[in-house]
Amino acid sequence: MNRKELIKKYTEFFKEKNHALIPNARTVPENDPTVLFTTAGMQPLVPFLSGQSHPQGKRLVGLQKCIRTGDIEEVGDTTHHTLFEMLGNWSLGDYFKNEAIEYAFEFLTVSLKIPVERLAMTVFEGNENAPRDNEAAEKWKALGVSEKRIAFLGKKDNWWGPAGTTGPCGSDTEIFYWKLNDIPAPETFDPENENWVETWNNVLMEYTKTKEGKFIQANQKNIDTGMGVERTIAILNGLEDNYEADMWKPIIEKIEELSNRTYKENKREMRIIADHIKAAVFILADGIVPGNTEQGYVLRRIIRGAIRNLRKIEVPILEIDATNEIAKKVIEIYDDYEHLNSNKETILLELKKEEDKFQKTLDKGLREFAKMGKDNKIDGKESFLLYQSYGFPLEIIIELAKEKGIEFNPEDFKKEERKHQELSQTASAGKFKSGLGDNSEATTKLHTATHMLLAALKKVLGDEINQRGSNITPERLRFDFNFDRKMTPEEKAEVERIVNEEIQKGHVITREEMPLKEAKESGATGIFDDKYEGVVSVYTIDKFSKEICTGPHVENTSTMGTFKIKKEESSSSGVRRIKAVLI
Ligand code: ALA
Repeated sequence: MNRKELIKKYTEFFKEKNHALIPNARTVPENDPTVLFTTAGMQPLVPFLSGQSHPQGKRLVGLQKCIRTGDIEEVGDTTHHTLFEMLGNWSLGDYFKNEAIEYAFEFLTVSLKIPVERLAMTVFEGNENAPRDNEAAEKWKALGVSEKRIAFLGKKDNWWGPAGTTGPCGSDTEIFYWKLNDIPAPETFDPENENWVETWNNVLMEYTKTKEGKFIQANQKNIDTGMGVERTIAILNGLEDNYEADMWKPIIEKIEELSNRTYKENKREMRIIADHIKAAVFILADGIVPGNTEQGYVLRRIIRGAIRNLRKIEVPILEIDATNEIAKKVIEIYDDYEHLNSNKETILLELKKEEDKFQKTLDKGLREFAKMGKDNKIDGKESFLLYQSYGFPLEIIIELAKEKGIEFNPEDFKKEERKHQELSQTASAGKFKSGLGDNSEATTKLHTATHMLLAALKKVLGDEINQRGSNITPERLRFDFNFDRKMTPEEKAEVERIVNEEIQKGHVITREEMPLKEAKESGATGIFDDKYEGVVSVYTIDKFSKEICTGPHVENTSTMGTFKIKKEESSSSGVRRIKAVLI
């Protein structure tokens, strides 16, 4: 079975069980200030897991591309990826534990025909916040799982969420698969044995973590599940290495061809190259460009990581357009993501630009590194200079030091970086951890202000203005849009004036649900990448603004206060950034 077949099978299975297919969200979450990337399928669903009614109902199914920056350092082994796909089914206050377990078991053992002998489960052993989950264990047993294959584990393993500091969370029950083909699965499940690979997580969302750090029973009990596509495909095809599966192999073969070397002898390097370029293609397709902060920095770091490894296996990068050749392969494999192909030119161009930039300083930087490392150690100042002047991401410095046996403590780099915080907000911002946006009154107001800002920009600068990114904290909104010059003071004043005029009109904001096609035809704006036949929410502010969005928004604009632009600056080439507040 290949990737596309699995996605189809999973979504069809749950559609038959009355689940509605939801869209695959962008890699960069909208209106969520606490995370850089979408880390799980549940993330775009947070308002609905917290009680807001979802336009498509209480049973949902979907595929989500996810990025977990915390996993980047693990890349190089057989199962970790910077960008991976997760299939999930959700119950928003509908079915709970019993059905979730039954569905997962039926899908794996009946639809996918995985023998139960190769499966094992973990369930929550209980702590001061929540009891031991004997119920889940009993349910697994009733379905035919041997008691010896069920392990009770603590919070570290069997608790999921909240993704940020507050919000929906709960214990979970996870499904593991014995990956070795030659050695039969042991009768007793040992979760420490790495040959058991986690493939599916069923989160039993019964709790809400409050600001005070308390776990209280949630008003709505949800199910949130996630099945890793890459891992499941590996399992189904008897592969002990994910990179031999259909969504990786052609990329690896391309790298073999470009380097004239074999995967067998260069596994780690080739995995990192394939992984990093794939993730870079998806991030670039969502409008992010390499930079020194936030998502742009992660992107820079992975592109440079890929280039470093291409050099290690002696690929003549510039002569043969290596990163572009590999990126083209990625776009070809994922042809079901139409936005990759429609953004192909930009993706290839940005990769090339970053490649050129890095190549220009790389040799000098490597020479500098060798000089610095003569005394067999590199201190904070030196490492920060490598970052600042030669564009070496921290990970590359760590890797080089390891490679050459030079003493280096990343903490020294971080200390130095904190001193230069204005230059790099990324590593210290704690944003690599996953998290959720709050739905406080202040962020809700700013969210509505974001819609109004876009509408005003379209009026003042032209209808071709579109959103390229958005980030809201309780203090301010930040909005990126396509525009290729500085706005004049008059234009800024005019945008402010229009937004404030509309705020003062006291518009009631209406929400309607309709199919995406209809929403688009009605003139609603919104970033929607995928072919999507489901229903979306459209928020309308009188004749002024109409956007596809999950909300939440204020009920009446009169509550918002006064809109003020604090800053208008360049975000990246062709993209401007506005920071604004409501006072
Ligand atoms: N949200 C859960 C996870 O990511 C399903 O594992």
